[in-house]
Formats: sequence, structure tokens, C-alpha cells
Amino acid sequence: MADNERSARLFRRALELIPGGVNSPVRAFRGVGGEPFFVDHAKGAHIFDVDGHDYIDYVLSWGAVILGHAHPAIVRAVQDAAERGTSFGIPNGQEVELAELVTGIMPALEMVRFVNSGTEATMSAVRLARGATGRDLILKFAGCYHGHGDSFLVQAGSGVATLGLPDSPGVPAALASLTITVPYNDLDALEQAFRSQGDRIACVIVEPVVGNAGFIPPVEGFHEGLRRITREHGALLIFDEVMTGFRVALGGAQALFGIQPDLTTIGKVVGGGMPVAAYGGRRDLMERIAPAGPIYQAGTLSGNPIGMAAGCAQLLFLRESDPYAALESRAAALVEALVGAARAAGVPAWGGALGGMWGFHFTEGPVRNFADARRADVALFRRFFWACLRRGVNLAPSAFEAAFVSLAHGDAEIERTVAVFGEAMEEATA
Ligand code: KE4
Repeated sequence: MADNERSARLFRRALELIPGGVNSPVRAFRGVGGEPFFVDHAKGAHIFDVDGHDYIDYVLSWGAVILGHAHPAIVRAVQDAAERGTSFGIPNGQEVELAELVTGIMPALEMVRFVNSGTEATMSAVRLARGATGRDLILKFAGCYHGHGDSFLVQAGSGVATLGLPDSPGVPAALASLTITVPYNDLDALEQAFRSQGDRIACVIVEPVVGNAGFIPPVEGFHEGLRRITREHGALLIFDEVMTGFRVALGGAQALFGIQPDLTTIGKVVGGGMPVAAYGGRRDLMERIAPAGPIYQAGTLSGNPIGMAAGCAQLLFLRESDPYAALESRAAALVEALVGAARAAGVPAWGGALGGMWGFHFTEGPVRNFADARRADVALFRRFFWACLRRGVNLAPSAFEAAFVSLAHGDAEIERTVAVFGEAMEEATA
């Protein structure tokens, strides 16, 4: 039987019934070519596919898995919750427990509303910003991804600070034109947008550390500038911490950079791997959300008891262990090894790590925005990705994603990965 026969068979069946054979596009391996493997199970830093291959995993459910796969504390919390009922649609104590944990860890969130995905969180936060300010325009940064809500599927028009164009069929041009896109890390472009449209901009939404254009950290002063400019123009600042929350630091990027956004969205880690996300922020804003206020948002499975229990277990573990220095040292070791191997092979590479989040680009650094990231050698990334996978190291199947580490990535996994990076780089650049 072929090396990946079981995955291949499952993929053929999936292609018949699920668009592209996947339930989220990036999983289809279109960014690297070939076909995806199917997971059988996972434990700690490892995932095992249906053909018996063992991979050291750096996707970690796109950041949600931070303790390691199937961590006993999470599994026990989910089992205990499930035995008490899987869903009520009625308030339950676990929602209050998780709300107290989240608002205690992220004090800028004076109130919080749980939803089921990062997309729901960002859509709701933007609706709140528009409702609270009475303004229609929103501003985002090129390369930042905030979920698949219509207002976010927008590419920049020509020029720099211009109104948006639909990035997907099905997004009305009239709606896309309400989204302004400017380059990340570019305060001049932001000032220009506010000079021309400032009194119409409801909010700026930003990935405080970009993970969706590959890893791009903010330059010195970027967030302070965002905070100043939005305040000056009466626009709200939304930190989209769906990826960075409880990942780059316990309190997220806002704790790392000392910024108090008006609203924050969180996801991934907050749910312990279950479908949980949230938006929250200033009390005077959140109290405008139904039923406290007139701005409507709802969800059948919001505050689901199993998701709440998994989230509580994960955040309690992180609050008590505060593992971020250890996570960052592992992530930094990986970046150093990868960049070193690339340069030894005579190819440019640049990368970075913050807490348990890291990433790299095969281009001369520094990478400051999406245009820089798009100059990277994607063909080399594809060869490197497959050379790593064949050696048991699983990276995100796209050059425009971040990577992660978990508490379960110990010395053995890091040492093995460093060795694989060297071998894979030789193969990919031969
Ligand atoms: P979801 O709707 O996928 O739960 O969250 C959307 C979202 C919002 N904001 C940020 C900063 C995000 O990173 C995401 C989702 N991240 C991607 C990873 N690049 C999810 C992976 C996928 O789309 O399958």
C-alpha cells in the first residue's frame, strides 16, 4: 500500500462531499501542492496520521493548542462537562467562570461576550464599533486576516489609503467600499487615511502581531501611533487577538506592548481547542450589546458548557504556570536554526518569535508588511515544507501563516526539528 494510501482514500471521499475536500481552505494544501494527510490522533507535540506517520506539530490547531495535544487537564474538563450535558442554550456557571478568568487576565476587557469563532468575534466587534460611533467606514491593514466576514474580505484598491474592492465573489462592492486598507506598520498611510476620511472611520482593526501574512511583528511605536491617531479622530481601536491572545503573553499583545484597545477579539487558546471565541472591551461600549443595549448579536452555542470548561482548564493552567519565557526560548531556537540553515545554504531568510508564536520568510529581512512578505521565495518554501514533512515535522501548508510551539515541545522535539531543518534546507536548495 502506498505510503499515504489511507489519507488519499479519505481525501477522495471528502472531495465528493466537502468543497475542496476540506472544511477550511488552508487545510487543502493548495499553498504547497499535493494532498493533505488526515489525522488519526494527536498527543503532546505529536500528531499521527491515518497511515501511521508521526509528525512534530507546529500548526497546533493554528495556535489553539498551547499545552500540547490531548492534555489531561483539557480532556478531563471536556469529559466531566460532557457528562453533565453537551449544550443547554440556557445560562450556565461555566460562562461566568471563563468570563472572570478572561477579564482578570486582560483588564482592558471590562466585559466580554462569548461566541463560537474568531470570525463571529470580529464581525460583532465591528458592528459594535459602527453602532457606537454611528460611522460606517472601517480600516484594516493589508495582509491581516480577521476571519471571513464580508467587511474583511477586501483588498486594497489602487494607491495606498483607498477604499476597498471585493476580495471574494459574494461580497457586494458597496460593502467592500466601506473598508479602507493601508500597509501594516505604516503610520503615515494611517494618518493620510484619517486626514481624508477620519470623521467617517468607526474603527481600526489590527492584528497586533501579524500571523496571517506569515509572522510580522509591529515596529517600535506602531501601536502607540495607532492608539494616538484613533483617539484623536474618535475612532475605536480593535486589537484582533484571536491568534495572539494568551499566546504571545498571558495577557496577549496588549500586555506585551502596554496598549489599552477599546475592544479586543480573542479565540483559539481561550477555548482550549473547542469552538470558543469572544469579543470584549470598555464597559460603556459592551453595554450597547443586546439585550443590555440595542446592537444585536446572538448565538445558539455561545457559552457552550464544554467549550467553557475547556477554556477554563487551559487558562487556569497558563495563569498558574506562566510558561511564556520557556515557550519563547523554544520558538526562538527554531527560528535561529532555520534562518541559520538557510543562510548556510546561501539563501536569504528572516524570522522572529514572540512567546509561543514564531515564523519565517525566505527573503532578506526585516519583513515589515505584506508587500515585504510577498517578496519571499514561495517555491523554496514549498520544497522546504515537503522536505520537513517527509522527515516528520509539520509546518503550516502556506508561506503566509505563522507557526507555534506548545508546552509539550521539549528538548527532544526541538533538537529533532533543528536537525530536520538542516537536512530539509539542503534538499530544498540542492
Ligand atoms: P476563525 O473564524 O477561523 O475561528 O477565526 C478567524 C480569525 C480572526 N482573526 C485572526 C487574527 C485569525 O488568525 C483568525 C483565524 N486564523 C486562521 C489561521 N491563519 C485560521 C485557520 C483557517 O482559516 O483554517
